Amino acid sequence: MPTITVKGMSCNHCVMSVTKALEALPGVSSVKVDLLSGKASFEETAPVDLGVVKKAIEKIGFEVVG
Ligand SMILES: [Cu+2]
Repeated sequence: MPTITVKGMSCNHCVMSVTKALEALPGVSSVKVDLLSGKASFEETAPVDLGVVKKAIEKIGFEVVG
């Protein structure tokens, strides 16, 4: 299960935004985002390009740090 760390989330609205942005990507399902650790994990139903994931997160104003 791929896991990334998202920087800049401060509340549950941020968590929802990140979750929705990830779920909108092809091949991504079962997204789990943890506010405190910033960790976002998801299941792949098809290969997912992490570059695409990163861009989707950055587009909504957060940063992917790992
Ligand atoms: Cu927020």
